[in-house]
Amino acid sequence: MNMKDTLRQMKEEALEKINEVGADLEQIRVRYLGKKGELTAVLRGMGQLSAEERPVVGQIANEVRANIEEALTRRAEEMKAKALEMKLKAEKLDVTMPGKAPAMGHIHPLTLVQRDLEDIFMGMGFSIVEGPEVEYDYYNFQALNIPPEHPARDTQDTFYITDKILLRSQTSPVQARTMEKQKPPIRIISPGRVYRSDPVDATHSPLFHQLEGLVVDKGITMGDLRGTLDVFAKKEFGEDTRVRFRPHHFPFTEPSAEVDISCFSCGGKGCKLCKGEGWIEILGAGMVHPHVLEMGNIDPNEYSGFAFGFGIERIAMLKYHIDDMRLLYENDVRFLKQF
Ligand code: 2U9
Repeated sequence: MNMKDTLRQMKEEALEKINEVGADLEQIRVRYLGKKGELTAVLRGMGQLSAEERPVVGQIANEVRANIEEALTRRAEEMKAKALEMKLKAEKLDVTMPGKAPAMGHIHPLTLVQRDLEDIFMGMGFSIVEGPEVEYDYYNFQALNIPPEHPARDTQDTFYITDKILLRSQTSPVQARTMEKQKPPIRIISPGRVYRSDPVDATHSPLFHQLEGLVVDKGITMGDLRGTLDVFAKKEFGEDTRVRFRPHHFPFTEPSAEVDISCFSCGGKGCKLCKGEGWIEILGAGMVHPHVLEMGNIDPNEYSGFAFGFGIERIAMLKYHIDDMRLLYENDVRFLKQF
């Protein structure tokens, strides 16, 4: 075969290979146009040609090279366009598909109850006051008529930082501090964390939450306390709820009472929730002890006041039928997402 035919055949073959499905273009380029490629080999053999033939064959060789290069470029572009087309097809966006909703957190049941209670008391004109959780023995006990050696210290045993500094066992020190710096009328609630040296079980925790209230003004009576707690009970547990006072003793109030509400589950007939009693104990309350007023620089002959306190956990557990307090602190989302 002469060189012209070799070149023509090479061109046919190369173009055919370039157009094959899945052609490896780089490999084809190297095979024909590379330094050790077939076209280069032909060019090297041109020395044997006659002087007339050489330019003719040279021109054909150039044309073949140009044809192959052009075919390679065209096919590369074609393959690129095809790949893009397939990619776009695969990535087709369906704007009618439902979106992925981000998982939303929500408010903890204790916070829900606390906010509910705050709303109820704010509606009656109370302000919210907060105070330190690390507290002086003085404000936690002494200013509340609980001197050293008083037996009430046993029932409220807490964690001591030093002899004089402790984790508050009740939120009452917030009220004691408020009396010291604010002249009556005082109408405040103090929600927050409190601490007691109790082992963990279904109804006890070394950390829990209280909400206490204090009202001090001229002419405040137990009737005001009853009226306030009546409104609270109806708003929190339903309009048919009744309130019952049982005599009790607290060092910081005199007289004192434990306060029950009529069972919101059976209406007072007796059921599992109220253990057949028809009543549920909900909080403690009383008229502020004259000593406590005096220690807050308030003259008990001029002013009187009432105070009350309850555990936020207890309200949450009753309201949501939670039978184990530990569930409120474990933060298991399967439990929490029910509220
Ligand atoms: C001042 C004066 C009086 C707050 C009160 C109670 C009664 C009470 C308990 C209920 C359940 C605490 O969480 S619990 O264990 N509280 O029974 N608390 S009167 O009396 C005060 C507070 C501050 C200056």
